[in-house]
Amino acid sequence: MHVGLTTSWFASLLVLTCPGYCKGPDVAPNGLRVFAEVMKTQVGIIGAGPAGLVLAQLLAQQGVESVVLEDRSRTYVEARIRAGILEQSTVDVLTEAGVGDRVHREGLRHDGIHLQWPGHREHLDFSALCGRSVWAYGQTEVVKDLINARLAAGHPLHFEVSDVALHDVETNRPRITYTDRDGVAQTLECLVIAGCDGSHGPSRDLIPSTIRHTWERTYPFAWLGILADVPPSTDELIYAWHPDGFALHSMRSPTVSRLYLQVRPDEDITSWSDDRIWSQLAHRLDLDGWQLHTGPILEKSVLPMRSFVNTPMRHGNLFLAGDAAHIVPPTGAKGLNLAVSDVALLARALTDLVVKKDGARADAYSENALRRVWRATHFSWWMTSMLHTTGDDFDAQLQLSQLRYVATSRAAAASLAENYTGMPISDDGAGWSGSDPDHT
Ligand code: RFL
Ligand code: PHB
Repeated sequence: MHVGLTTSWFASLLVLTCPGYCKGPDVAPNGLRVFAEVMKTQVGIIGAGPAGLVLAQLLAQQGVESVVLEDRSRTYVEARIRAGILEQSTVDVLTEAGVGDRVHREGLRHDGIHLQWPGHREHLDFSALCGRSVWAYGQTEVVKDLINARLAAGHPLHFEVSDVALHDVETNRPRITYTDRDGVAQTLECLVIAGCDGSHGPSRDLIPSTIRHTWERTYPFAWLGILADVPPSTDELIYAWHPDGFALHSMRSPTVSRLYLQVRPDEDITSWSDDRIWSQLAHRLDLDGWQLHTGPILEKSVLPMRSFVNTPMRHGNLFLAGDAAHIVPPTGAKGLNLAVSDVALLARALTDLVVKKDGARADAYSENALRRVWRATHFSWWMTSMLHTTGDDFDAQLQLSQLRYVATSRAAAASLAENYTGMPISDDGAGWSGSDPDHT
């Protein structure tokens, strides 16, 4: 749908005919140049990944208008294979946003995980340890559900835009300029801009270097991930430490498995035949009496691993959410969940700001979101450090000791369970029980 056809009071379409204002390419029959359309919306959202789409959905529920701009095609965005585990809070947000039907119908509820090291496979029962669960449901499916809901409601979502640039984010009339799919230059005037454009998008760079702070850790390994047309060989995910490197058995459905192998960061994927992948997976996941089922590999890729946090997550009327502000290594299954929790907080903040003209939540957004971000950053780093081999024997002994501790201490297991199933999303950063030491 074209944004200029939006029917509400706020969206308006101005076709300007004043020379020199905008650089629209069209020439009308009377010879006057028709300049680029200037559109208005309340929230301009850059990126149709989970962060941008969930934000748009939550805002629409509150009657707040937004326009979503995405540089890729709908087909590409819907097929991009990434995360697969949803925290309970994420499922709750999707449900409240009116897009939870399919995850409840088709998602696989998991009440725990298996932790493995040679000769051992120990089950952690999340329900018993912390009373919470997670869902195996692919990011591709989350994105499809959100796109369907937005298009069915007739709200603007533009794919295949290019040249996206942000302007005047420090003023109360920030703008986004871009070229639409038909090659027409467009300007979108907003009250606020949400930068949900992932780790390579342009939004983050609008935060001046004088106030911007970043933290980064790159890891000396990567994951080789496969999607396979074979029923999972396990009821719940297996996280396996092995002297030859970490392996993970995950799943997408009762008939499709997702598995990962620790590899070198510069790994050449062409040296990994399907047979080599399956035999390494069988070797690293090996356990007496258990068998790995193999099948056709539908997709394979190498994923780099890094931790990255950018602060602040707000500058003027620009708000960052999801991978635009932070990246975690996938071992804790947190990337997608953090994107959703950011925008759950942001949707409330922007609704207050735009509808009630109350900026308190918007002012607190960066600090509140960052509490969860740092918790997930620590947990993802900790899981990564415990499970990936470094080639150092001392490290290996510490890792094995930690694994035995988690598997035998209820307190240690409960800590993993609490973090894995996710910190509750709260505006005041209260944490699991209001006992966050930073929270007074
Ligand atoms: P996304 O999903 O990257 O969405 C950002 C969107 O912005 C668009 N975009 C632009 N649009 C307009 N103009 C521009 N200039 C733009 N630049 C970018 C992009 O095309 C995209 O559609 O970020 P979001 O919404 O914050 O969601 C975050 C999650 O996608 C991410 O945290 C997780 O998927 C991370 N992640 C994984 N997490 C897991 O928990 N488990 C995994 O197995 C897992 N695998 C992955 C991953 C991330 C990957 N990336 C980003 C390299 C595998 C990969 C390959
Ligand atoms: C996945 O299914 O893709 C997945 C599951 C758990 C992780 C990472 C990725 O920790």
